[in-house]
Amino acid sequence: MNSKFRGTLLGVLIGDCCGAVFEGEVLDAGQKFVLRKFINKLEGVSFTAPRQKYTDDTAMTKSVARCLLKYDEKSYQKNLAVDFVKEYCSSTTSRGYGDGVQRLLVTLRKEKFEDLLGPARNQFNGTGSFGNGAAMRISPVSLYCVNKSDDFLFDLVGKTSEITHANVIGINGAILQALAIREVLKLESDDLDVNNYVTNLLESFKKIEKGEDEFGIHEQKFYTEQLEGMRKLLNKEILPSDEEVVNILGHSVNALYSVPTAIYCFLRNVNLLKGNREKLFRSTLEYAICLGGDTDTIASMACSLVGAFTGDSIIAKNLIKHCESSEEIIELSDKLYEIVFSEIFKKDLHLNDEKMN
Ligand code: R7I
Ligand code: MG
Ligand code: MG
Repeated sequence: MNSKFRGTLLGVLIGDCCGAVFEGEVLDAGQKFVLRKFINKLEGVSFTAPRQKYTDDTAMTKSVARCLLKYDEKSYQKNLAVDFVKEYCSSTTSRGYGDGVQRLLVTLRKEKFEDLLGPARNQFNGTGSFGNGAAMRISPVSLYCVNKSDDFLFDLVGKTSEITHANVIGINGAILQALAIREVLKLESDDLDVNNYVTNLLESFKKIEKGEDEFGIHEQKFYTEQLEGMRKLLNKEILPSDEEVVNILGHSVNALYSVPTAIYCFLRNVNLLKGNREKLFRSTLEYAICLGGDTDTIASMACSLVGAFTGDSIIAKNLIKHCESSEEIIELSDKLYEIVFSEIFKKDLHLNDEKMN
């Protein structure tokens, strides 16, 4: 489990660092070749360039991990907002934050965090952001909630998301990614029944997107429909082309058109590499970036799923070494593992004590 914790956060970092170079592009055959060479170089021993920089995806993930470690339930949300702003302001390099989120962090700072959730609700003329920024940073919450109830997880995802994303699409994207990671973390073998896994996610989303509001008015089942589309793609006899995948699932900064895409990238490669798990990380990384569009975020979310599934042992050591701050990411994963499992360990001891008495 410690290795799965490391794999999850290293997946976020490496997908982000590698994908950032191609963000916003549509990759033709020539660029796909360049991509392969680029990752080969990062995996090689002779790489001497400065380490590959991470972007907002990792910066915000680090904030979430730090605050889960440091604060209790009551003070977590406010301190997370402060940490987001600190991380944003202290960065000496451009981290590629979304335009809306940048304005919001400036407002929070200017207004001294007095209204913690108001600025997010005011985003985009009052609709709130549907960007994938809440989903891209959610993996530490999955780690923290590995043994907690769904309700506990939903609540913590909400607290972590609503500081910047008030739109239901943005928040539900984070819930989907959080559930998807937690489900693979909990697997005890390296055998993943893809069909079953998608069914479980669909069942959860059918409950979340009930289909009708409290007045009985029909609501669109956004993620449920995307997950159905994903299942069809996974069950196709002929492997779908990149264009077909992008047409059905999308590859944009909209959470609805990127979170299911990231999960698809992971599951497609699980299906393809059944007897060859050592190749799963590299293969998913390359495939997610090949789809183009929001490459740092889709690769980051997809690789986080691989890491949660296999642990960090299948990630090339040099690739880890050549990404900025990988030591810090490993340290955060280990500390999260410690607090999650020391709590359980303490509970077990307590139960045993009770039995003895
Ligand atoms: O969601 P967010 O943090 O962005 C994350 C993305 C990732 O790809 C990162 O790698 C980084 O590149 O940014 O930031 P937001 O600013 O909330 O949303 C991102 C973008 O989505 C915005 O700049 C808008 O272009 C678009 N967007 C919307 N456009 C119209 N109406 C988000 N919500 C809306 C909306 O409601
Ligand atoms: Mg980014
Ligand atoms: Mg991105």
